[in-house]
Amino acid sequence: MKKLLITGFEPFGGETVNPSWEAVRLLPKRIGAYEVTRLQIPTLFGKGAQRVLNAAEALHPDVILSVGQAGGRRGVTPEVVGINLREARIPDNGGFQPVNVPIAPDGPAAYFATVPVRAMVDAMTAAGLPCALSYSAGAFVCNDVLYTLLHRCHGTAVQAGFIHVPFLPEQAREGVPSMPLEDIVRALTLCVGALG
Ligand code: PCA
Repeated sequence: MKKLLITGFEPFGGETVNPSWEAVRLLPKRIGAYEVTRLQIPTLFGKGAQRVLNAAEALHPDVILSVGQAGGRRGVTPEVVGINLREARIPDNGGFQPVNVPIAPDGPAAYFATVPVRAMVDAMTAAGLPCALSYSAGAFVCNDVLYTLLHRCHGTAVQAGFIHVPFLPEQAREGVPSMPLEDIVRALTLCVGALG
């Protein structure tokens, strides 16, 4: 069996739930060829990514997928790229609010995700689930995790990627899009199924 490490975040920004963890924790322990290890990580610059790396050091996964909330998005969005920038509109859960600082001072400006993002979108589209490629994971903690994983996995056989998911219906104020939890779970399951 191949090994997948998949993470979801703690709630942040005044929310009481985070759909990323609510969905990740419901994923089955096996999807296709993958044994699935689920992990909740804190919404903290640096420490969130470090938690994933620590778990990966123990598990030796073939693939690391991180999942996060992108309130306001309509569909499930695999991220194409992570950028070497921390720029926060709100503080993280530790009160840290960096502006215009690099994640890795010696690192490149950006990395492309190494998971098959287009195959993920094709699988979700075929199932009729709202989805799209995203070309920006922002510059908050989700991008921090994506960039750090890609930086650390660069030159290794470990694939890494990030998927943003919409609000749950109970989080979305009127006019704001959301997605039922079971659809997010189905979408993530299809994304894992699209891995090589
Ligand atoms: N979403 C945030 C960080 C944690 C999460 O679930 C983001 O998009 O950066």
